[in-house]
Amino acid sequence: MSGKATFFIFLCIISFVLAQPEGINYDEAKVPVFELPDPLVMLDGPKVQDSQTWIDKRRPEILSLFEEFVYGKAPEKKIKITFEIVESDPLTLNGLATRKQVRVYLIGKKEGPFMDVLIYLPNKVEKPAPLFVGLNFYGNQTVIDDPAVLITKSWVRNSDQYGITDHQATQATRGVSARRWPIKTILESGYGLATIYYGDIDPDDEGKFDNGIHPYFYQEGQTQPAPDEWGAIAAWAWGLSRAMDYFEKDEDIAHEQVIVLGHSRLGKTALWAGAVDERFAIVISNNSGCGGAALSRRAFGETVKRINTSFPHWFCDNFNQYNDNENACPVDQHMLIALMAPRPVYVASAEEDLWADPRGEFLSTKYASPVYELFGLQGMPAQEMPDVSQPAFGTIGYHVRPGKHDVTDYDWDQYIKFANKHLSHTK
Ligand code: GTR
Repeated sequence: MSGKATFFIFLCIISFVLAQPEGINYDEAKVPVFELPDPLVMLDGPKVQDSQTWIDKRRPEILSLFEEFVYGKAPEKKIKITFEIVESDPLTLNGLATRKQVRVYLIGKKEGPFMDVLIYLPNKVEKPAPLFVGLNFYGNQTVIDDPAVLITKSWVRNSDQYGITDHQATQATRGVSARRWPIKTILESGYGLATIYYGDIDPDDEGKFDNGIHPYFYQEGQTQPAPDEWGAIAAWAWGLSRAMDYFEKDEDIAHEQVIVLGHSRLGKTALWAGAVDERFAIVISNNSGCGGAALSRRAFGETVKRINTSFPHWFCDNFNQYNDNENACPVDQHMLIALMAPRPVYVASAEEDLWADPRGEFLSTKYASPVYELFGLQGMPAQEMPDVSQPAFGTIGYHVRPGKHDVTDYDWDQYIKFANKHLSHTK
């Protein structure tokens, strides 16, 4: 290697080290010694021996611990949503798909808040069709360059990359994230795709709960969620459940074959949605990291303290108790994965995405497996972390692919294979 090249690599390493926030560990040797709570041991001591006890006692116990201490409780009030098909085309994408845009009124009233669900269904398969559903970061118009797609009017995060400066999405954002949504491949594989802009449910603006869905559920005089009430992730997950309410009413959608997925903060959201709402048949986490699939106790890459500091609105206030104090938390993220049992769940990591702790994501799948075994199912088949590009498919699936924090065609190829393996639809 030339002297110049060596110097360049040296500079890269130095700038990587300097760019790391203080107190962030990327050294496996420095991962603290920790003990994980056993998903099968109940709070009052006995060990769960059978799937019925898991369903009746331990699962509700773990779910309410996550509600109380991590994501916050969403309102219990049952909402009877109303909806309106605002646009549809039975022959779009050269006849490959039917497009529908459905406005879901989140509190059941036209004067109330709404989210727009963009749906493409495959024309080549017999309906009802199975469906992937996921939230998106900058509006439905970003997932495909299709002039018919409505541009969100909700608050969006500013972005230099997309030229968004006043929190409003523009025409120029059409199709900007299409690379992450291989719609044709999904349709040709016999699946539909539905997506919703997460800011239609709750804008991702730091620390504010005076907009979005939260205020509609406040008690009189309340101005923000109580310490054990829903943060933004729980609100986004609640929105996914409202989309599911709609899917149940659409005869073209196989609502018992809906796969919820998400990337990064929206991967955390997909996991939480799958945990609280068992109507989702399969759950997929793409690079969800801290507060998603990664074990918090490893404190590798992003930590509980760091995420609560950078994004104080994502989790409930009670989660702050575990800043630099992960061992005190009654749950860890392997128990979130276990809440999917016996449904299939898939966790995907990226090799260079150390911030999200790929090993910690794998270990969650491994330590959730005893719960699947109660149902006579194999959870994660791999005992050791699989090599890069060597997916492991049990009822729990996992892969780590080369590259950065992102959603790639490789990721989608695995999700489609995993869904094909577990859903008994004919294509
Ligand atoms: C990062 C955050 C991650 C992840 C990501 C994203 O800044 O630290 O936890 O959620 O954002 O959602 O893009």
